[in-house]
Order: sequence, then structure tokens, then C-alpha cells
Amino acid sequence: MSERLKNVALAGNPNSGKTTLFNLLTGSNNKVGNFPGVTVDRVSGIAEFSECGPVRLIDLPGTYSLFPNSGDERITTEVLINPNHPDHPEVVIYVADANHLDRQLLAFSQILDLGYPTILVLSLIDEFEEAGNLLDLEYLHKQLGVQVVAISSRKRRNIDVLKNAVCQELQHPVHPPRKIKELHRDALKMLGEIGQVENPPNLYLRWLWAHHHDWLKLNISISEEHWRKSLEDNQFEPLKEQVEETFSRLNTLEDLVKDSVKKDSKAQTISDKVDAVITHWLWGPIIFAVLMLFVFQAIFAWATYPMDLIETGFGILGHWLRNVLPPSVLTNLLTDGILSGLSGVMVLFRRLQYYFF
Ligand SMILES: Nc1nc2c(ncn2[C@@H]2O[C@H](COP(=O)(O)OP(=O)(O)O)[C@@H](O)[C@H]2O)c(=O)[nH]1
Ligand SMILES: [Mg+2]
Repeated sequence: MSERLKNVALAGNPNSGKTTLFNLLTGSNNKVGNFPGVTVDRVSGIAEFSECGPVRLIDLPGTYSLFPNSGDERITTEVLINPNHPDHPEVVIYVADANHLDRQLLAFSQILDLGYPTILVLSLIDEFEEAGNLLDLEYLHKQLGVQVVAISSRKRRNIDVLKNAVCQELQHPVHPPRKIKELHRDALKMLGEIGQVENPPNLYLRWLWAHHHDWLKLNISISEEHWRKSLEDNQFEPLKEQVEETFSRLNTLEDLVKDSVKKDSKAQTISDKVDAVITHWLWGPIIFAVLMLFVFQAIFAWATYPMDLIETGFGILGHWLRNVLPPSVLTNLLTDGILSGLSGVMVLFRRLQYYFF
């Protein structure tokens, strides 16, 4: 029997460019979409890497975290936390859209804690750079302890670098260092009581099993009753723990992204270009003087035309009203009081409008 090909999974948020990359690496033509749910089931294909031969690439449905909210997120979670699943990967390529990095790394940090040799791929780097942004890849690499590759599938940038990174992880897997949180230490104690599971798995993995035991088909010899009793005895509060852990991850990730994404000082935006001219030591004062002259001219010369027009208009209206209305105190009030007052106020507004806008 031939040796099974190694599984490499593409994971990440919906719409981060996984399927586009999958198609590029496998030569397939799967549907690409810019809305969630396009890849609703996993798709696999063979990718040939010159450095390490063929691998089985699995395009997982997009997921925001390993606490699934939908059927497709469940598929991804199951593949990643069930060691007996046929698609359980040896290496994970986590694809994150560089343009929205702050919202993309929650599932990544969970996958790291599961101990997978993982490569962080920052995708759509073409758009990211066009918007005048810079990424500190070295900083991300140091902080996360994994290989970080910025790619553009559209422009075929760094695809070979990524392939080499995958081969390196397959040949010499690096299991990222895990920081054990108190929360998960409790899980170890709790799940230790449940029973001995072969190859004592990763602590975080056990904790996720405890969360998902009601739907996950693990194929291990622990009865549902045993689960329930142990979780109850240990006062396991899934929702509270999920919220605590999610907030703690998001806080850490927010700082990480803030420190690694920068504006490219060389890439000038339109406002940078305008600033460079109007704050110039010579052009700045000249532009200011011309603008002031323009405003002065607008108030004292050009504004007279609309003001004259308003005054003439009100004059004609007053004259007409005096002719059609019988002479009385009320007519005088209307023509000499209200209309002239209105005309004066409008002329004043007109002047102010010129002045301020
Ligand atoms: N500019 C640019 N767009 C990309 C790139 N890769 C993917 N996209 C676009 O991003 C959107 C989502 O891609 P898709 O592969 O379906 O993402 P998935 O949901 O993660 O599988 C599609 O509109 C793609 O055309 C890239 O390298 N550059
Ligand atoms: Mg897809």
C-alpha cells in the first residue's frame, strides 16, 4: 500500500483568499467568491511542490474561530480538533487578509495553541501596498514563532516562498510554543478525570473537546454520561470560559497588529501631496495670501451683485404690494417693515455666506 500523502489545510476567515490560493497551488478551478459561505464544504486536491513532492491540500470552509456558529464552521473545527478525521492536517496554512488583519487572527491563535506547525500567510498584499501600508513581517515572526509569508495570488507574488515554507514545515515541523493559561490548566485536571486518552493530547485540544463534546464524534471510549458528569462535577461553564478566552485573545492580537502594520512613508496619499504644497515654506504663504485676496474680493466686490439683486427683487415686490393692497397701517407694516427687514436680513446672510463659505 502506498504511503498516505501528507495533509496540508488552508484555514482562515471567509473571503481571505483561501480558494484563490488553493486553485493556484493545485491548478484547480474552484469557485471563488467575495462573500462568506462560498466554500461550504471542504475541497481537496493534489499540489506538487518541487522541494518535497505532492501533498494533499484541503481548502477548509472559512471560519472566524473554533467555536463554530454555522455548519461550515463546524466542518473546519471538526477537521482541526478530531485527530481521527481523514482530513486532519499535518501542517496548517492560515490565510489572513492583510487589509483587515485586526479581525483575522482569532482562529489563527487558537490553531497555534493546538500545536499545529502553522504558516501565517498574509494575503491580498497587492491591495494592502497600493493603499500605502507596510507590514513588519519580522516582528510578526518573532512574536508568533511561526513563518510569516506575504503573498498575492492575483499577482503570483511569493508563491514559491510559501511552497518552500510548507515543505520546511512538513520535513522539520515546528510546534509553536504554547503559553498555558490557568483556564486550560483546569481543563487538564478536569479531563484527566474523564479518562486516559491515548497519546495525551494537547491541553487546549482537550479544552475544545469539552466545549464541543455534544456534537463532535471523537471515536474515543468515553461515554456521553461520563462527559456530562465530569463537566458538571468540575463546574465547567462553557459560555463564560469561551467569552473570557475570546476577549483575552482579541486584546493580545489587537496590540500585535497595531505594532506590525504601519503607513508607508514613501507611499504618498493625495492628502500627503496636498499637504506638501500648502505647508511649503514659500508656496504656503503665497497660497494663503491669494486665498485671502479671493475671500476679500468675494465679500466686497462680487457679493454686491447678488445683494443688489435681492434688494431690487424686494423693492419690486414691495411696490407691487403697495399697488394691489388698499392703503392701511397693515400694508405699510408689510411693505416697509416686514419686506424691508427680510431683504436686509437676506443681504446680511448673503454677506456672511461669502465670508464663511
Ligand atoms: N487583489 C487581490 N484579490 C484577491 C487575491 N486573492 C483573492 N482575491 C479576491 O478575494 C476574494 C475572496 O477570495 P476567495 O479565494 O474566494 O476567498 P476565500 O473565501 O477565503 O476562499 C475574491 O474576490 C478574490 O478574487 C489577491 O492576491 N489579490
Ligand atoms: Mg473559499
